[in-house]
Amino acid sequence: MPSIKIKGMNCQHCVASVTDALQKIAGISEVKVVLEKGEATFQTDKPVADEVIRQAIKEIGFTCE
Ligand SMILES: [Cu+2]
Repeated sequence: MPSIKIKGMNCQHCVASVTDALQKIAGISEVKVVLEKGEATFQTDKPVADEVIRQAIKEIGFTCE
């Protein structure tokens, strides 16, 4: 499963925002965000460009490493 590191999350509200933003991206499903690790894992049904993910995370105020 692909995973990404996300900076700036500090509560379950952040986790919910990130989960929601990732789930909205076409091709991404089964998003799991672990606050303690600052990490999100997900399934891809089709290839998703890194840049699309980075942009979606950036739009809600977090940073992808
Ligand atoms: Cu928060």
